Amino acid sequence: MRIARLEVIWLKVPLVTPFRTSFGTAHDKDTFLVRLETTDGTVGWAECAAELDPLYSAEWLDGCEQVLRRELVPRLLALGDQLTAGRVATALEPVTGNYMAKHVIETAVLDAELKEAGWSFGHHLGAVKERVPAGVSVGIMDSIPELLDHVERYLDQGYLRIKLKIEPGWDVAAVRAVRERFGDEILLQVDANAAYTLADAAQLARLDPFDLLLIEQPLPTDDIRGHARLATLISTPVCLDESIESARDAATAIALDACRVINIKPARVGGYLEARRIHDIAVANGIPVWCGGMLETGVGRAPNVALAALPGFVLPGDTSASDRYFRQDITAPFVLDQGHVAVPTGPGIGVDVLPDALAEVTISRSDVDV
Ligand code: OSB
Ligand code: MG
Repeated sequence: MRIARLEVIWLKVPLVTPFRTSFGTAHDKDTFLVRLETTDGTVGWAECAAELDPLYSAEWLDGCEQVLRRELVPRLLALGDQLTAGRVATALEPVTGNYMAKHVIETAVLDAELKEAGWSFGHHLGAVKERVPAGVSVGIMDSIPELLDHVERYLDQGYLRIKLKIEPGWDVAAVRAVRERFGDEILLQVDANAAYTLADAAQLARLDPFDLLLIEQPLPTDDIRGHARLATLISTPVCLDESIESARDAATAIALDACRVINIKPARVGGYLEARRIHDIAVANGIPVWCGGMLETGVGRAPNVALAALPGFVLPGDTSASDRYFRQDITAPFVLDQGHVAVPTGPGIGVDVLPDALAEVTISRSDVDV
């Protein structure tokens, strides 16, 4: 394919409830979409998962746009009509890091390519399910009663797994309150977003009695050795999110016993093709995986749900329904049906951007030189 036009569309979509993590509070979903038009007139869409500030990871939205314009797009244009999704990663390899920027452009290319072929993301990636079990990620709250209200509402809606965001000062008491109120049967896990250090091992061991599915990213991103050590000091399985930015990282973490579970976020690892490689490495090593999220609109959610239908995704993902995030999404909403979300079957990402809904939340649109 050959790129005829490339647009960056900045959005601000209000969240139904503020989302607080150990690194900050979001009131809106800020993002930009990439709209890629091929010379055949096919349109590919993708959503950048970076946030406004470099707090979750080193990437941030303005940085992603800059590196896209200055470094990534020129390298793809150099491929001329030889551009395919499978060639993107190799063409972009000289640019180090910048996984979320690489993810958004590779995904737009892949969407256009699959639309031209009439194949869905699920079909292309190897989905084996028509619907995937959905969990929900519950932010840090001002009080335990407020937390219990939110968890109760999500359980009533049918979510099959609860993930509590934790940080020092909001961990054991929150988990204990949820277990006491909702019992030992619910699937429960926690996510620290790197808020602890190995010196907190004794505090984290106090979570052991609560039979959690896993603890996600307790320690800093670059502390693989610390996670391996922590895993010997606590009984809750350690899951890595931020630390895994590539298939090589996954192989290293598994070899060093730094994780027993992996959260796969395609954006964090540079795209769906690398995400599938991580899935394959995990399966070969007997490591369960699940699909994480970055509060995506329908454009980013659709291909995540397709990935979550691969056979190694044996735990419910953070692939919640659209109304957990937004009153009005920019695509037809993903809905929860008996705790599951349906895998899109249409060509490419399988969802259409609704022009009026998009216009409502658009901050700016500008072309990238092609
Ligand atoms: O660590 O998984 C995370 C959201 C933004 C940044 C990081 C994370 C999250 C979530 C939300 O936990 C998952 C979702 O529902 O999309
Ligand atoms: Mg996480």
